[in-house]
Amino acid sequence: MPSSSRASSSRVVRTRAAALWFVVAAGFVCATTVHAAEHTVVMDGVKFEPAALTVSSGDTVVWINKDPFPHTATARGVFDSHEIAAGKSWKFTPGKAGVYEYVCTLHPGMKGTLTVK
Ligand SMILES: [Cu+2]
Repeated sequence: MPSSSRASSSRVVRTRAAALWFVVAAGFVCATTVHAAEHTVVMDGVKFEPAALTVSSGDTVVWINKDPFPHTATARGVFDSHEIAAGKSWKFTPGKAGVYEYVCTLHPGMKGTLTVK
């Protein structure tokens, strides 16, 4: 009898611990979703799409090159992807608020603006 009662009380403890973990994990997922979004800029047809993007500080921006030749996303002194090969991508997480004009150094007419709030 004492052994079965011990087993049942340890099951309650395990269940409570599992419930607590669920709450902590759900809160973490929610926090990362709300505060650190991921944004995508597609490089296609020698254009950035969207050409103007606004993100929050701490968000991640991913440039994906869908053209069959390399591009860069370069805001001098702020960020520089260097050459992103065809089919590849590059990520940047801006920390400082500002309006950053950037270009592809290989195609100077290819321009974008990243606004960080
Ligand atoms: Cu380019």
